[in-house]
Amino acid sequence: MRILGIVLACLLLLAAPALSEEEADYVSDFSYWADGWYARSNGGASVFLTDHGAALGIEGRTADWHSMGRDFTLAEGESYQLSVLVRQDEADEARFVLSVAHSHQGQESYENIAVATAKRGEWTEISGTYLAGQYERFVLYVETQGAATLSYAIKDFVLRGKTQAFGAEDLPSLAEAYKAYFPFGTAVTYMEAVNRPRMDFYASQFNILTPGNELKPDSVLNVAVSRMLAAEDETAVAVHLTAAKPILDYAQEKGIPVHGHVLVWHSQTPKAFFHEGYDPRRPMVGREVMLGRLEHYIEAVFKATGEQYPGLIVSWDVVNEAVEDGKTSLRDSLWKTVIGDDYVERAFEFARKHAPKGVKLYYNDYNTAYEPKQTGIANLLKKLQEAGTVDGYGFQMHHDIRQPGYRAIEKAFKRIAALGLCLRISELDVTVPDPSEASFAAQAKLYGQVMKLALSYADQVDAVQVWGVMDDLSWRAKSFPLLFDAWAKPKPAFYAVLEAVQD
Ligand code: 9MR
Repeated sequence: MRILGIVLACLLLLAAPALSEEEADYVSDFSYWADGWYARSNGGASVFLTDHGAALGIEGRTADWHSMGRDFTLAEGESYQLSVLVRQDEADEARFVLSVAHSHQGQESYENIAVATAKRGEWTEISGTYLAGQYERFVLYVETQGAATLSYAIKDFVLRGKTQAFGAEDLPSLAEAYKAYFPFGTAVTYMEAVNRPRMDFYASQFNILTPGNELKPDSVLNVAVSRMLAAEDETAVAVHLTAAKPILDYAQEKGIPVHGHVLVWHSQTPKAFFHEGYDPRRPMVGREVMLGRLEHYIEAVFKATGEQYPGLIVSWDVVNEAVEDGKTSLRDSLWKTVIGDDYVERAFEFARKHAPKGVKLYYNDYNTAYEPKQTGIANLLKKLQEAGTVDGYGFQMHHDIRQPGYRAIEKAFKRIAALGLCLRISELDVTVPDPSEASFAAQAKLYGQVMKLALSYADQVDAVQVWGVMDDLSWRAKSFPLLFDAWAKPKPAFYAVLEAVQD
């Protein structure tokens, strides 16, 4: 403990003086979506603007590490000078630590950069130097020591050193390259959308966006309000677009169309949706009530998005992943349990009835290249086509360089294309077993082949979308599946996608 004290004291002595804003590479300005700052917590803590928007506060903490943090793209081996002012009004004095959480191949670890003691009501500076190690992701944050529930605020966060700019200025644009054929898009999440430089980089490469999580039922269904409404009418449904707002606002401002994902899914859907009074402790509702909720949910989502973002969402995944792996039948899901096997058809019926004119309705699934699932998907699509309720099929295409192999992908694509529906590649990514040159070359080859395939069906293809931009933020970050590395540097796969359209 004493040694730690001495080390920390040395750190304080060595601490850099306050940085002047003119020379800084980053100065906090919380006016746009808190400038990418968010609450690091496992629930409970939240950040808010204070001091007339000049400072960012945090409350609802239950652990010292619960803190305000922000992602920074730092360069390995570079030295950074940091300073921030912190203030608390709840204790005579409190200890604060400026820390970094960094991740390498998905493994997170931590370092303390500098500490300071803040007296009640006094803006107190914490400053120090950080030498960036070999990590793909860095989150800088201000936490406490021995003050787990304290509320506090920060302002004037300044970072000096070489930050990585997003994307080289002369980088060719994929959206531009594919413009004559179809939009080229990406999934984007809330965390990415609140970082404007990052979004501007995405907007230079992609011309259709899909919220990766924020339009799923667990983000959109307003359980608390639905519960209140259920006292009068068990089929009533309330929704909100809070999680998707930064993404949809940005897309609207820049005029970038959005593909909606997803109305009906077995996953990321609150259990309460299926229970009487929206209360998971009570019995499940019956088929008729659930059909009412299904229709009202779909209607409410179209109404909310249509009113708040008219014309922005051009297509929707109505149902996602309904067919079981290794089977032709539907997978188990609460939708199937409560409504029955026709829940998919009914969802499409309701979507057709309530969708704004011109909005295309998609069925979306993965592992299309594998039989017998491929047959299950084709059968389901035919049924929906006969009913006139589906417009297109989305091939997710979460692949790996070792399987399923290009031939199987091509065969599946041809088979589904023959049904005559609109098509999209909705969630493209290709994992590699290791970050070697050979693996990245194989990854580039598969990306190129898939893009050529899409180009050969350009009349039928509505869009190709990758499932994320930079490897470090991918849902499969450990397997480097995307077009850009963690430093926004284009990988061989990026150039393969570009060359596929230039040949
Ligand atoms: O990218 C999404 C990831 O952030 C979530 O943790 C995950 C949870 O289910 O969902 C991911 O997106 C999925 C998409 O909605 C449907 N197809 C598979 C995608 C990857 O899991």
